[in-house]
Amino acid sequence: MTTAPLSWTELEALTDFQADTVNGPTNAQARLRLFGRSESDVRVTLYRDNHAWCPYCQKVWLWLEEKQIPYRIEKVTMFCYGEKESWYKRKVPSGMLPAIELDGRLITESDDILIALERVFGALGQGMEDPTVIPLRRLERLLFRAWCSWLCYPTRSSQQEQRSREKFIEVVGKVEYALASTPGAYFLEEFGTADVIFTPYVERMNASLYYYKGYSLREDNPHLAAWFEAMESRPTYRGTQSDFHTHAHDLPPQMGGCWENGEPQMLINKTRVDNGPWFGLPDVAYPEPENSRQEALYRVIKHRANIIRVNPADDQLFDEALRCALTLMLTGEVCTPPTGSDVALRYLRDRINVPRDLSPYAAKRLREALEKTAALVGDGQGSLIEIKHRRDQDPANFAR
Ligand SMILES: N[C@@H](CCC(=O)N[C@@H](CS)C(=O)NCC(=O)O)C(=O)O
Repeated sequence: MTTAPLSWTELEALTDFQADTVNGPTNAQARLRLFGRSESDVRVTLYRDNHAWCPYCQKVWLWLEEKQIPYRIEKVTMFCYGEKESWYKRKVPSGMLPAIELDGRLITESDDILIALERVFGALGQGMEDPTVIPLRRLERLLFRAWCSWLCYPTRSSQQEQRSREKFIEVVGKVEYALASTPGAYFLEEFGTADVIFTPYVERMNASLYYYKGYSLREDNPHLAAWFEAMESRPTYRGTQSDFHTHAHDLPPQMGGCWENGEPQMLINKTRVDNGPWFGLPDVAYPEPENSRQEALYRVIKHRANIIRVNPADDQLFDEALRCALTLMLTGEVCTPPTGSDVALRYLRDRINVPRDLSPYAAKRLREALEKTAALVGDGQGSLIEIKHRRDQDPANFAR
């Protein structure tokens, strides 16, 4: 038995999801963050990328959220998915992100930004230049380089692949040791700058090594596992946190390529990240919030005109198919979409971004509903996700 798709009006009645982007929890949609203060208290503007893909932006973003500094957000296009805005190039000729304006003064380079912010607003725990933090900052760069050497260069032999893997695991050992030498789960006794510095790339390492190398950073290292868990207890981190699917496909154009090793575990992981099931992946471990389906529905309804327009399928066909998937997600009732809509549904499934569009669990719910609905009419896949660029994500196509 299959049911008819609900109308948009009927779907609207099924969500009361509301988000206070300005004063509520950390979120990727906000253009202004006040933390209960007034707009006249804003001294900082953060320039970050549209899709929340840029790791150095996440570092500054998380710091501002932790310190609850009122700030404005201006979103800028990255080279890999579109045309850099000319107003931004006038400000920062290299086009590099992040940048901030602090009392009207422009600052670039994420470390310099944090140092400048600390001077005005005070440090977050132990600060950037604290003698306990400096060696941890160096360790983070060491880990970053070992990750790049393994992931971002084609390997000529299985011995070379093995050496890169061992080198990375050796540095992870140093990270485990650093985490083990303090009583809590964080890098120092209290949460602080050092944790913020490690966050963006450790999150990306966890995702990319799982997908491209079959290696699970979070599951294989008990101190990193505890660190992830502690980070996920913070609403600030949860609001900036991405997931495996998003990173597996945002990293190649940013890093100049990510190389698969073709090993059996890697192939299993890749299939799972791309095709599901998405629940239970080691990208997020806190319990699913009760309203994740309502969140997904709310955002699809809000952006449905663009979602339907950018989809390569016929608008009417995809409109009906999309309502079928949403009907399933909210009611549990199976709804067969129009013949030929499987490709269109999977095109959207593959382009849901966390945290840009949805929180991790809302994204999993939506991907699951799109996949189950698509599977009712076929196994056609959407066009392959590009590796060299992501022009399919050009914000210019969504700004109507
Ligand atoms: N050292 C810089 C690195 C910043 C950086 O590499 N930014 C990249 C994005 S993560 C960028 O803006 N690239 C230009 C672009 O992709 O448009 C910092 O720490 O801020």
